[in-house]
Amino acid sequence: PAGDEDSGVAVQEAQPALKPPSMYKVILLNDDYTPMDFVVEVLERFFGMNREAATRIMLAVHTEGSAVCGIYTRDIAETKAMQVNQYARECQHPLLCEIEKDE
Ligand code: TYC
Repeated sequence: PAGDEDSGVAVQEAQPALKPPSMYKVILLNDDYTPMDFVVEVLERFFGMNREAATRIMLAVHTEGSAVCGIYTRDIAETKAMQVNQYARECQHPLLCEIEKDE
């Protein structure tokens, strides 16, 4: 705000409000049993990807062991991982999603 330049106290108090939130990677893990089509569907449904992007990430997980599906604030990342794990369990697939702080 105008005038804060004159006061060290006001500038220090403004800092926390300007700090961006910590971001978290949502990481999808490979396994030997979940069908490729199901993984593509999950990426479309929970991460808003089109078929092409979803297929690319699914194949990256399949060949590399894991891949980042998106980076979000903690609440959103936790919710996405929970939704994926819950949906996979409901459909009786071992697919797992985890989150990791983006340093
Ligand atoms: N490896 C699985 C298969 O061969 C496919 C797969 C891809 C599973 C990505 C999980 O996160 C995953 N059917």
